[in-house]
Amino acid sequence: MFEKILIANRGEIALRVIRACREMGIKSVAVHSTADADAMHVRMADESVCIGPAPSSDSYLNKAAIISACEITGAQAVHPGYGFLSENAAFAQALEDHGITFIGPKAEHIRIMGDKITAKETAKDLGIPVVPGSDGGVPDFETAKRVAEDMGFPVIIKATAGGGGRGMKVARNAEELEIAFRTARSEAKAAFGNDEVYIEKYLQKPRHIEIQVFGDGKGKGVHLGERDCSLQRRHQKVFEEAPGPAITQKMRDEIGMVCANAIAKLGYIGAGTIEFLYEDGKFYFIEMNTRLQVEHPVTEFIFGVDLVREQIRVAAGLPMSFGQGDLEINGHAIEVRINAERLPNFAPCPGKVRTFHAPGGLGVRMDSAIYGGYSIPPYYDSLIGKLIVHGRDRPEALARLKRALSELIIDGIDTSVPLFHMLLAEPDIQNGDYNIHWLEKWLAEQLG
Ligand code: MV4
Repeated sequence: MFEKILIANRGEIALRVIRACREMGIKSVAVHSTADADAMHVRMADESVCIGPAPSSDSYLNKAAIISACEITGAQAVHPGYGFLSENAAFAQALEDHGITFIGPKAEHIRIMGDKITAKETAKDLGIPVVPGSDGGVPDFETAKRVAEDMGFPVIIKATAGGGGRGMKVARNAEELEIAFRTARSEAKAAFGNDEVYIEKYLQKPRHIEIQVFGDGKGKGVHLGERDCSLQRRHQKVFEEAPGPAITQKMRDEIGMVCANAIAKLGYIGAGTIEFLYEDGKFYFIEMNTRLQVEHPVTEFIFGVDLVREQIRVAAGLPMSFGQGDLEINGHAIEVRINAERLPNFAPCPGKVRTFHAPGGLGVRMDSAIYGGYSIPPYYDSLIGKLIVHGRDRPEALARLKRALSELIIDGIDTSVPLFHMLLAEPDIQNGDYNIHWLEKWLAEQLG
């Protein structure tokens, strides 16, 4: 096992990884920008290294500075958290070249899943159901037109270098297609330096259902059920839950086994998420994320496993501490993401936190790196905490969430907390009756 791990991240996820290290008897190294000298992850780690100035491009994304920090401190492995360098194949490769373990999948698997056409092709070859669409890239408008007319409108044009909603255009008929195709290409070129696009049938009212998978890199693969992450605003998740209110045990077993077998066959190592759109009882692969996700705690709550501990174990060459047969769902979990932002436009509002009081009690987990007196710097993501609750069933989890939100105090800055009090009063939320468009539609009605 590693004696020392460097965490190439900040905020709540850095604390999450430090906690797993401490429970495993592993020393932790925090890295930070000059803007984060007072950050909680720096205080909580066993040691820390300043890796550059405030902009993340010069610090948390600075591969050379992070590798130097490993060499200075003697860290044998790096946990990248989410965001930043977590899905950067060149970083995983560079660490390996320096004899440092990247706590995550092989560079090759990161690369495959980072290119959305290759990811979809790989998924299809592994027996995962995909959205009907073009066979790979669509080189010109004539091909786009033929594909769309064969398949039927509406269609969606996506950038192969995109993902997470960036670089997509919907076309409802042949007239719209020409503009959509050309705009998608030029936007993809400008945003990613790669103008390759592909076409899919546009699903009109799906849910976003993602399957948590885990591999040991030696041919073992398991799944840990699904999360319903349909409640999103501008492709940012706001509220996530597990199990999915629309998913039966039979459907879970079926799609779960397909995913677990795919992970085994790939020889995938560590945590991954296979994203699907779910409509009319069918799953359609869209993307795979080769990292630990923000919303992983809902899965941890219902399965009683520590996903970060398992990531560290398999990266060190140890076996996973559970198999598929050990995994059984217990109850229901919900996460809400708390952002430093002001309604109605969700404008980021960094500033000084006067008071912070985290809720507690049975089935409550608050993952946050803020504290009373802390100044939230303006340079990074506006996520300042995650409140996760667990109950014996969905109604209990909802009641517990409402109770925990009423205990939470964050004074001095505006946050997204008021939104959750409003959301919990909605019958559709209470009934689990929502899809990927529900939240934006509701927000438009609420906020005008
Ligand atoms: C789609 C789709 C409908 N049909 N693909 C957006 C994020 C990216 N991961 C995939 N996305 C979508 N792909 C087809 N064929 C609708 C979306 C989509 C969406 C998906 C998940 C959650 C929220 C969303 C909001 C708008 C559009």
